[in-house]
Amino acid sequence: MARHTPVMAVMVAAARKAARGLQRDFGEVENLQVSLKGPANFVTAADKKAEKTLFEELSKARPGYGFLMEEGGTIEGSDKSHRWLIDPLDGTTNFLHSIPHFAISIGLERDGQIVAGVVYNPISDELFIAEKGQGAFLNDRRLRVAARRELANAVVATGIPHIGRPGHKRFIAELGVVMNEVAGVRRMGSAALDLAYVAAGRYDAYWEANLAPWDLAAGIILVREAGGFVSDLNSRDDVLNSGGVIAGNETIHRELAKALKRAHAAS
Ligand code: 2AM
Ligand code: CA
Repeated sequence: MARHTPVMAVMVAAARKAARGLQRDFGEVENLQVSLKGPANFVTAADKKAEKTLFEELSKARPGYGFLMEEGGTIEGSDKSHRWLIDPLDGTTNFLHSIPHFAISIGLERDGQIVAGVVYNPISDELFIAEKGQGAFLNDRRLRVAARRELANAVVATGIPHIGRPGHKRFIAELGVVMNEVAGVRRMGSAALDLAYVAAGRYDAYWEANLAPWDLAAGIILVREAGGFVSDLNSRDDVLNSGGVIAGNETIHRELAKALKRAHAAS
């Protein structure tokens, strides 16, 4: 059983409370598919409502902590050493299309370092949590990254840049190399869950570019506490700032990083 600090209980309670709204709203989305504009507005409202719940719950429990949130942006706190990094609904496109693969993501930063993370899928009721030095857990089961050592046997997740966002050519070059060297590529549309799945050993590795800190913060500590490696696309530690990420066990991380480097050199 996991040993957790009190702040983890706060994070889990906030995630579960916000999840109740998302569960209700997800049930409604299907009914709205008939009107074209309806669902998008509805999802934005669900997203904002979940973020408000998280903000209220976390502010109540830890007054003074700062926030960086997908919808609300930066809110400075009086406590300069603590900050929440929050994505109330990671996988928005899935939510909009009634695909039950999305998550609430909460990361806690202390003096510039991520010390705790929660990724919660309210539909599958899978709660992924990690605290620095305490390991990573899925619903109280200890997590460990996959042990595979050959890229040729690895199932690797990624994200495709959205329309209007940079990096399309570069992504195609990356995929062109990686698809020839791995057992399978997956693209499910939630960066937070992609990282959680690496922590759980479901995916052997994951890479993506141009993400935001709230997509990544909680997932990074999940992978590291599950014994995995996380870096930016240049194999350095600058994940949150660069928005690029490679995650996996030590060997697969290194091999995937090499493959991506070859793709970048050739493109
Ligand atoms: P979202 O669902 O919260 O938008 C899909 O590849 C991943 O990219 C998801 O985690 C998605 O988060 C994220 N994403 C989508 N648009 C993005 C953007 N403009 N900037 C950063 N991340 C984005
Ligand atoms: Ca997101």
